[in-house]
Amino acid sequence: MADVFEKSIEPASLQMIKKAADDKVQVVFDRAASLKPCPIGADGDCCKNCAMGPCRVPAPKDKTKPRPTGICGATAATISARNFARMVAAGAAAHSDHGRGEAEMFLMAARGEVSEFKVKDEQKLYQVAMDLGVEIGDRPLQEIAIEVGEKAIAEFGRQHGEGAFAQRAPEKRKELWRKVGVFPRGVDREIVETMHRTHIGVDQDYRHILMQAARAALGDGWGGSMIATELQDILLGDPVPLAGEINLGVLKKDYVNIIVHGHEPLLPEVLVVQAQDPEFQKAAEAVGAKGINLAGICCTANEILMRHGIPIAGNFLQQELALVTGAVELMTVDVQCIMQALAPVAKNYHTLLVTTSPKAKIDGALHLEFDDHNATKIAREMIKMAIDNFKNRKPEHVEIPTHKCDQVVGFTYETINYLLGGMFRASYHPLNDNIINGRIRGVAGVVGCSNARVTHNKPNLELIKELIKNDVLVLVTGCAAHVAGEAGLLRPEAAKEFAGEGLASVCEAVGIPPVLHMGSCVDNSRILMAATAIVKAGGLGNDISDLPAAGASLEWMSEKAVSIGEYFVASGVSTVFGVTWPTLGSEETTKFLFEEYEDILKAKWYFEPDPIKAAKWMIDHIDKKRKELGIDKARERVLFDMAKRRELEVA
Ligand code: BF8
Repeated sequence: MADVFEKSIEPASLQMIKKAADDKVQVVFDRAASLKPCPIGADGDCCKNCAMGPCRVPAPKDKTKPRPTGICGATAATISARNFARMVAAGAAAHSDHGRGEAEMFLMAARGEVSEFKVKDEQKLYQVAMDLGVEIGDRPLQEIAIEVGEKAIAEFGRQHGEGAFAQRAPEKRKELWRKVGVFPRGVDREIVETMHRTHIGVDQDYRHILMQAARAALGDGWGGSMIATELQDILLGDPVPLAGEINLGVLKKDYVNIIVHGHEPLLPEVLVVQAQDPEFQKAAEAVGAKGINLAGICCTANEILMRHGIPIAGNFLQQELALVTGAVELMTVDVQCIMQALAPVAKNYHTLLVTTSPKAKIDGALHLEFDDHNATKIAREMIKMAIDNFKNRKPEHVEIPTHKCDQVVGFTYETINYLLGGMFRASYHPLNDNIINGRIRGVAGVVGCSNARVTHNKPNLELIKELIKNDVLVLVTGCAAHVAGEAGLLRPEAAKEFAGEGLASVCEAVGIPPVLHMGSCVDNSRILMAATAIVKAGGLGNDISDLPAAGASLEWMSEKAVSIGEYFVASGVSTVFGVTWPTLGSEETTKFLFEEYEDILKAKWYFEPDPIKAAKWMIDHIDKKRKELGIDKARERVLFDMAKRRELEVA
């Protein structure tokens, strides 16, 4: 068991890792133990962009020997910059292709071509219409929605000029982007250009490549991802704070358990509605179950939790473990972060694994394709299949951990506005005031994945706890949000239990947790909007890079996380990553990202796998920004002790 404890700190996961071993089922933690990462690839020192290679160019141990280049002469700096830029491009592509799918469905819904979706949030439609330059006037809502859909789709392929949503950024940031040449055009163009420039024999100046990486990432954060978030909010409803539950213990022994896993929320939304049909309730009872229990994994989970309170069964590293409970009748998956190993794991139990996206099939899974017009049909078919499959469950294989935790989620850029400012005078001023007076020391975004190369949930949890203890308000998304939820940090009571005095006082006054769940990974665009709102509210500088704020992803594994980190940095939020750093093989590339970016973009990257040291780096950065803003004194006043106060009074 000693070895099991290194795999995760999360008790339900530990229980299922042990059960998997007893059931002789291999899971990600076993594979990570037997397959070590290639050290040359991990450091970015391998180029496989042409068939003369792969060329491996690590620095020779004997320092007197010259460092090899690729056969074409590409230096280690060029190679690692290319690899890094391609990671950004792939991550941006994943987010943005998701966004495009949403935009296409949005347009169909606006035209009345699908019955399942229609505009739910009119207010947000008008806001987005203005940002896209769509005239509102007296036009009917449908006409506005159609033009919003058309313009949003056109944004992906914008060949020239400046991305429409990127215009939302603070003026000073936009001026900087123009000055250094990274103002993003359409994300499709930025991704294609990145792939072109990193092809053999094109861009061979690592600095020049890394500036394009910044532009492509900005095309994601302020383009593809932001379009996904905004249109989902209009179509599915803007999330508002609501209660939910998280962890493997949300699976129910006597129920037909269906898990939705992946990233695109459209089909899951329909599943949520259809699962409530009394006809299915009766059918479930007829096979001996008490009903149907829907739960989510990964970012789909975040989407349906934020809007419907559907429970989360776990994060990326818990996807196989959910099946190991032996209690899942059906798992439906679409795109991104879905392990191919789910198919063999499912075969060891009775679980039906169903792929639904035209873009993603898995050998060994059943494919029921979601084609925009058949959401209700597919959803109903899957529910029937799950109910039918209940009889195949083997009770002797079922073991569901009891661990689960309450959480309050649904903190968007808009809800923070209302919660702190009130419904009728919604504003970020109260948040800014509390940052200025020092009750809140600063704001941190802790985002991204879980990674089997580090102890599951440990780095992110220790980091978040350290930050809130030091009065840093933490915003979470993606799988990092699940870490906070599983540890009870997304309950309002966590403020009193875990936060520093200043942060706790603000959270308790408003009734919010010290860690705010802002959604899925495309919803990191909400963090950009929140940062912009803080700048615009005033008193904390003129640019996002002036704010006492920092970003982190200590358990990252996906290329999407690299794109997010890159657009955080290019937007002015200095960001620390853990686990490994993909350019460590090149001093020049790493120095450019870790130091020279700060001169150009006013923010930089940092690598620190130790959570306490990473927290210290973030807090030091926040304190430096406070000092530059001249609000470090305010913080000292809050901490003034009584003896000193008495001294002052006497004087
Ligand atoms: O997009 S945090 S493991 S699930 S990549 Fe994937 Fe990472 Fe989880 Fe959501 Ni984001």
